[in-house]
Amino acid sequence: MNSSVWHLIRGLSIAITILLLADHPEAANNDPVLAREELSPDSSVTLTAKGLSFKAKRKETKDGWSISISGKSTNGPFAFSHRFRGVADYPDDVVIVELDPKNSSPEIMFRAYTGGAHCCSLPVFASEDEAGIWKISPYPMIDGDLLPFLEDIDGDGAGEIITIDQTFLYAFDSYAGSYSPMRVEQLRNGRFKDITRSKTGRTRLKAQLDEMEVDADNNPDLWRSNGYLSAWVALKSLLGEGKSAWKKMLLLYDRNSDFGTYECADKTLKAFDCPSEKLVMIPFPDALEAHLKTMRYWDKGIKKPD
Ligand SMILES: [Ca+2]
Repeated sequence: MNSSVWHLIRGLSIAITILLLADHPEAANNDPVLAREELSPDSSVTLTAKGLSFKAKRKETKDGWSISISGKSTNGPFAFSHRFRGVADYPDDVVIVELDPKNSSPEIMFRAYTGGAHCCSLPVFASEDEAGIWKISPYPMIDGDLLPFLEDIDGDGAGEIITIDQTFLYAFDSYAGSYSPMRVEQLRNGRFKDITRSKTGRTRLKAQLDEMEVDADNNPDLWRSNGYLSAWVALKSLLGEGKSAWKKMLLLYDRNSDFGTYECADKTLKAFDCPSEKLVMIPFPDALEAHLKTMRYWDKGIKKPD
């Protein structure tokens, strides 16, 4: 299969939100990626940028593939390797990207893809500490194949890692109908720091909200989709506009949707153990309220009297 074909197949699985992300107009100007190469099975690529130069070599294994990276930074020579298990043999990117401004070297990201109907990207970040030791930081598996986006949101010269809050996928709608609020993180000393609720994160959430509203202007049916409304209310809530969003959602939500959270009429049983005839769907507003509270989106102003 040639590369454009597999990319198309993988691309089909991406939720609408992710397509919206790709259209973000500022992304190109704030690209922290310094070098990018596609690494194919059983081959190697060389990348160089900002005092860092290395060769990445990929070898197929019985259950996936492994990558060996060796090269030179301003601290001297280095080498490390990483093995992906249970992944498909697609080509994928290796990049040099500035993510952590506190060390002397830019960072490295490489990725594998699991294959399957709509799954999953396995990004791995590598960063050098002060002693010249490279730390490998595997990122949790991400649904879809385009993520993460690497974007310098606040213009400080180091990129943020943008993914989605995957708890919204399938929660209130089909996969294709699901929208998800973004998650914004930074890499510091090899650790991921969630900054979604910081000023930088909120700047990006505001942009996502604007993009989503343009999408609904073009396709007004979205205002009656619980998948769309769940992410829209979540974003509005994080931005302190939850009260008006909640009222609009109550007027518009789809009362006939089969997608949602179920509970057992027999309260002694969990939904998982419940006979199907006793499963009842929790009304969308109640399920959404619970989800927004659990995931820390809930705006306390939503239920205050006017
Ligand atoms: Ca750095």
